[in-house]
Amino acid sequence: MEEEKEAVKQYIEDLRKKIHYHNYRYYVLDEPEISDAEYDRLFKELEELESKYPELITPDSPTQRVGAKPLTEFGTYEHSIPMLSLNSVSDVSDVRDFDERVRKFLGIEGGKIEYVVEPKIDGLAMELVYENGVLSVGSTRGDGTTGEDITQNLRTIKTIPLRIFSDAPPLPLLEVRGEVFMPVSKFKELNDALGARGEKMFANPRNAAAGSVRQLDPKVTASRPLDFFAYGVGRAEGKEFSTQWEVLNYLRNIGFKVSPLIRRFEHIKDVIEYHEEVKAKRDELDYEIDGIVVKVNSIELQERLGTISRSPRWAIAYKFPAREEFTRVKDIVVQVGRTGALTPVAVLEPVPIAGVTVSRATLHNEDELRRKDVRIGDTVVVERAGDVIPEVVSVIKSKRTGAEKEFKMPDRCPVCGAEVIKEGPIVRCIGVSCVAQLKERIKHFASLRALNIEGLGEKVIEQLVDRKMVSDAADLFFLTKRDLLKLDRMGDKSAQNILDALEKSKHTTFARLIHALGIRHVGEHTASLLADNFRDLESLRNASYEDLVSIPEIGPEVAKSILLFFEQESTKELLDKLERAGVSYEKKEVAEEEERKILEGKTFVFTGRISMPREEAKRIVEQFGGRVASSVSKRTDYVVAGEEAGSKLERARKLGVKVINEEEFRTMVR
Ligand code: D41
Repeated sequence: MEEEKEAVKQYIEDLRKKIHYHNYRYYVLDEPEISDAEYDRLFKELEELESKYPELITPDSPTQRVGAKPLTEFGTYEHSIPMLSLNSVSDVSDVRDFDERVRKFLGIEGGKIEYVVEPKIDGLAMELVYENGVLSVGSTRGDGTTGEDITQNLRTIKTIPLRIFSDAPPLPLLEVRGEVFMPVSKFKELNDALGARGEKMFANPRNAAAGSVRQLDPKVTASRPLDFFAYGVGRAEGKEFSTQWEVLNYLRNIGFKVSPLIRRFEHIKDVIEYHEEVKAKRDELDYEIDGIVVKVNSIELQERLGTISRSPRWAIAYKFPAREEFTRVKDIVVQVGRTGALTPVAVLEPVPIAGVTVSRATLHNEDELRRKDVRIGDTVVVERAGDVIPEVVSVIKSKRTGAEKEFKMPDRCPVCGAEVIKEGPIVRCIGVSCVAQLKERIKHFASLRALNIEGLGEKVIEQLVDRKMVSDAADLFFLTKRDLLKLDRMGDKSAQNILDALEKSKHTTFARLIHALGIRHVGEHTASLLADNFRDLESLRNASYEDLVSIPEIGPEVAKSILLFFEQESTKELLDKLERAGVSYEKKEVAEEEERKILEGKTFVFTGRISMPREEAKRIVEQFGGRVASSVSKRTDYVVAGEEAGSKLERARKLGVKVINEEEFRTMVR
């Protein structure tokens, strides 16, 4: 019995190692080696084993990211080495001064200084303490000396290893420092979801990360898409580093995400050049950065340079222009989206924000508008994060003159005049033939991440709808060159380009097509889930509520919305027309389903001592379509024999049944 327990323990430990590894491949490297289904299988197997042997659960098990109970308040945590702050500059001359100061201080005016440049992540500084390779405390920077103990929240972040990843024995103590942030695209999704529920939205990804990491219930934090970049260490017992570059590479090697934008330079002019390069890339990144951090690479030189009033003399933040500006709200108008939602939009006195002129900013919905109390004529702070639609962050109330006008949402659709209904915070036009909705639906259908019909821009779509040349997206495919030439400023060449693009877009992927349909609550991610779970449009159309909600991540609201979409007569028409137009898509490969059935019709008998519990073995066989029997017969396909296998093994040999060991069985089911 003891021996079996030992074997189970070893098996569980191996499973955890595997899951930690695949977790790292997926979340940190973004290069998974196995399919999601396989990963889920491993994870489920571990969960089941742990629920059977709860005494074998360890805090660093991948199943234990969320689990802790909500707190009533956070404790404090004293950093063993203070977390310094960064002096920041915005002008190039200040960066040259920094370089000069460093050289002068070191007395090497003529010599070389190597600098490491890192992007400055616009998130929240954190410290993670690892004892013998296992995460024990995670805390905020706080005032640099004392932060808050938010261990149970930081544990939920997938890119924070619960266990250091290394073949060498782990250090007895390692403190890792870095920045928690929320990817811009995820921030957008989160904000949309919060808005739809009438909850308070966040002004920018940084606030969203701050709000998420400070939740008392770790389940809420776990549901938020947070991420982590490591950039430094505090104490590291038993490890000497000679450069910052070495620190970064070490962190990357033990399983942390380190920015791919880190560089080393020998001249400050190259640092300055790189600042421009990163600045130009700023909008393409899925995380906000507010500058670069320039650090003297040599730790020895860092020590010689030391600190001055809690900031290192050896590092500086070289900021980018702010993404926030003041401007005036000239008007508030209402936009009608593709699902009929009426969005209040502030029309602004145009203002350049980090290289882009902003003249409109979203106010999201009526609740948000009231919360911020934005009025026509107000001076406001506008922020543009990543490629997200700019938004009004706050009102400068001290600038009010009394002449500002409050805005009231209309009670009819400003475009088609139909009635509006209120769904929570969202006001929606219920007009079935609202041209604003139609335009937006077609724009969405043609957009880059849907069918990607190049050259079919907003202006063209608006004219097509206004001139009643199309009454749904499928009509696009029946346009002729003669039709197109009737449009304003449309030459023969542009018309041909549009026709070519339309033709090209007819061959697409299932996920793109689903996304393009514009089903409410079905964004790109959900569309791809649906494409993975249904063979074709026909089977998606026939899916029941139960079929839909059986897909993890698809909830009742989304399922209902999909059913509603397919019930509509206009959907049927649209799909028929798309088919007639010759729109085709790659059907879902059946590989995954076949993979599951690799043991179909095969009978297994297990005998002797194997490392996994019998029920586990049975579950695996059945999952792959096979069957487990208790005795060996001519109809047995495989006998899996462990140590001390007895009569069953003998009988198998006598009957000529194939005998394999546990390892071979594992390879069969991977
Ligand atoms: O990415 C960042 N936000 C970042 C912050 C970074 N890449 N490096 C940093 N390095 C330091 C020193 C040099 C003091 C170790 C930092 C910060 N500090 C920092 N973050 C918040 C306060 C200070």
